[in-house]
Amino acid sequence: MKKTVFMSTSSDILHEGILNVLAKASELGKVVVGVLTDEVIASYKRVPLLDVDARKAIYSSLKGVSGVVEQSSLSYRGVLLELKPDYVVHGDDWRSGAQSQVRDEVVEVLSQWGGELVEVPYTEGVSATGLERDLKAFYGSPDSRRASLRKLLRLKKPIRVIEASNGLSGLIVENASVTDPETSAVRTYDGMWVSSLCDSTFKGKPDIELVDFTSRQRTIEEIMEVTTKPIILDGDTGGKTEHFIHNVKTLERLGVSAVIIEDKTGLKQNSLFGTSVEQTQDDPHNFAAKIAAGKKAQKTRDFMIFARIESLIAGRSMEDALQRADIYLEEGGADGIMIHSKEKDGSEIFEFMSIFRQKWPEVPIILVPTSYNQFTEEELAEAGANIVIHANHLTRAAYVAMSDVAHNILEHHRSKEADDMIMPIKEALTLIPKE
Ligand code: SPV
Ligand code: MG
Repeated sequence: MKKTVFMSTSSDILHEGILNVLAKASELGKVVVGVLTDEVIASYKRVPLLDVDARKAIYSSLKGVSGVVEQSSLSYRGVLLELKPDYVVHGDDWRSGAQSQVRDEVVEVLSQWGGELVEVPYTEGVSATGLERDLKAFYGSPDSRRASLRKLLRLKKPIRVIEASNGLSGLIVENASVTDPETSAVRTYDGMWVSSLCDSTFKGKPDIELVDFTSRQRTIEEIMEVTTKPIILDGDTGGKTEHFIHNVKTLERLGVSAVIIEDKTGLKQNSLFGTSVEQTQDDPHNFAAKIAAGKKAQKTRDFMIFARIESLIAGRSMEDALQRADIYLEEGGADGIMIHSKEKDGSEIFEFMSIFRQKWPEVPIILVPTSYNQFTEEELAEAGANIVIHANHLTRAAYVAMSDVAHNILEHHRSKEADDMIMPIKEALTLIPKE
């Protein structure tokens, strides 16, 4: 009887590396290809170009492939136990790095029935050729980037977002990755928040809508030049409706995925001041009309406008917040609700979500847990959140680090003592490669 051979792939581009693995696999027997689900790919990489059905269709039509199965985890254990293949074939590049634990598990599982892992030499050059670069260019293109947040909302909960305020912090967010030592799961950020507080702070200005839209646009473009992940813009109050409708179109054209506007009027101040400064909430119907005008103005299906409710910040009731949510969704056609709070215990956020979810089970909820940051992203998602935004943490980190070094040099009349506090100059020179 012909032997059963298993290989797995997350790629939606059929490059020669995969074909080399397939060639080896088909020499050994009847090949079954494991195709990773969209959810798994989104959990550690990004939204795949082609959905799982399209990828299954492509792989199953290849010569030498006798069947495809969906693989709903990075681990092979489940599919292997079901298929009990004689061989698993993989490129030898997974012996080191994040995938080595997945490999160890494959060897262990196969040993249960005397199966064997066959590794083919990694096809040098696949990632170094234009492919990776082309893919990056594609993912960073306005259309792909804009659409990716809506796709992620379908695939992942919560979506993990952090502030980026310039090209450098954008690069940090783009590339930051942590591998769980136990499960080998890779965690990365899903997107970036362009915060009004941080965009203003980096310019030495207060967060009062003083940094104008043209300047905000420059920040977005700077970040976009060097990243590919989706961007959510903190749109403050959205300004005048007559301006907002133009700005929506600009943001869409740039490739921004969503803007969040807050229901305040007059001089906007940062929410975390709470009632210690004067903050006026807009009439809910006026605000809904602003959202509706923005929704009508947008040209693509992908762009989203999220309504941010400031009732709890302004000392208003839970009932007011919930009523406003209904109005912004029903009259405004908002694509989601950001509920904000500056309370430390998070209870009002949990209460809001539990009541809101009874009426609106599917509408995205966005949270900015700056004051209630004892809760993990998973705990917030469990309670109903779809997007969790760490709204200002890189800017706050940068300020502390910069200020410490500035003081250290003053104290010592030289920079030698600061050497351990900073990146070696050699590293700084090559931090941003030429290409
Ligand atoms: C921002 O990051 O600018 C925000 C969130 O609007 S908050 O600072 O919490 O108001
Ligand atoms: Mg803001």
